[in-house]
Amino acid sequence: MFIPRFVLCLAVSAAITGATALPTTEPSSAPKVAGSKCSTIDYRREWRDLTVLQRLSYIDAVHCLHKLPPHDKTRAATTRFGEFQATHILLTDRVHSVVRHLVTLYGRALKEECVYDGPTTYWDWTRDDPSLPVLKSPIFDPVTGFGGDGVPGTYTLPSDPKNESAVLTPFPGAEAFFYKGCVQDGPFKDWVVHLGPGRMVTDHCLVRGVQEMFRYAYTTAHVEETLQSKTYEEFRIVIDDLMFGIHGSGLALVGGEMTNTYSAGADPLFYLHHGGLDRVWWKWQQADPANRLYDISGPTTQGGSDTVTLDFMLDFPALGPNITVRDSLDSSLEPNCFIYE
Ligand SMILES: *[C@@H]1O[C@H](CO)[C@@H](O)[C@H](O)[C@H]1NC(C)=O
Ligand SMILES: *[C@@H]1O[C@H](CO)[C@@H](O)[C@H](O)[C@H]1NC(C)=O
Ligand SMILES: [Cu+2]
Repeated sequence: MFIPRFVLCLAVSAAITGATALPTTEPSSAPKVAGSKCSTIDYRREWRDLTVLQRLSYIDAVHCLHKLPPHDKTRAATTRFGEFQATHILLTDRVHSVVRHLVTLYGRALKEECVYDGPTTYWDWTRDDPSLPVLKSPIFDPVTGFGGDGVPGTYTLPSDPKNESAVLTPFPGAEAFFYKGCVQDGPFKDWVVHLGPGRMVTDHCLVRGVQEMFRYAYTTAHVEETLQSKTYEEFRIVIDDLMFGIHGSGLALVGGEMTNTYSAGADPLFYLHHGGLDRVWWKWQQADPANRLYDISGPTTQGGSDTVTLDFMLDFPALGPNITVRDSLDSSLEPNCFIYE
């Protein structure tokens, strides 16, 4: 698929939680002209480089988005957070090329609609100590992270008479392998996810199924290898390779809803993983901007046979204005305005 695409002071934390939603829901920023200079730049920072207070404040803002009503009431989403997930569900069949902008819009919603004022964040998997289980990563911390694994036996997939769940079944027992169980620790243990699995609408817990075996993709050497790609065509094939690419193996590493092409956005980690992927793409672009900034290729839909063009329109139903692929490519210009640290 084509990726133009992404305990210290509890009193303070509680104060932030108490003031979750801002009184005015409309973001102050009027739409800026795509391609124009940015007035502010978001310096994106890796999760473990945020201060503990920023991490707690980020998690509070995710809860806030999950409590705010959706902007567009006609969608099945019942929350603003769900509306981002719904956009991914809607766009999966058309383009998987929207993830860079989805990560940007999500980061912006945390700041403009909730009270997060730290940097947009991402997961650099190569910083997880390879000698420890991945669940020891600060990403999965039950207090300053996103909580841990799904607990086996706590989740049963719904019956799926219309074949809408899109649960992967490449081998016998795959359902229980990927959809291991409900996350039962950390900040999202009591979450009710309304959309998913797949295109189904079922109230369920946040489902994960962490599988250590997929860490092979996250050695520094392997990420470096991805960065050695000479053309975007080569880059996208390497990063999206189903077995060895860092895109899919990260989704499978977290497991559960993250493995679902439609409902993956159920997990707040979706945005950190795609931020990490977006950063790899960004680094690849920055290594030779003259040749790489506007280098794109691939079909507009998963498995499609057309070729994307710079003028191809990406649309974000209830999230923001349409943008062209061209306008998503230079992170230093509107409507992107970010740099990875
Ligand atoms: C069910 O949907 C999946 C795609 O999610 C498709 O690959 C499969 O062929 C479908 N099965 C049937 C019986 O229609
Ligand atoms: C955004 O794009 C979608 C899909 O191409 C299109 O249906 C819609 O009319 C566009 N909206 C605007 C405001 O251009
Ligand atoms: Cu993805």
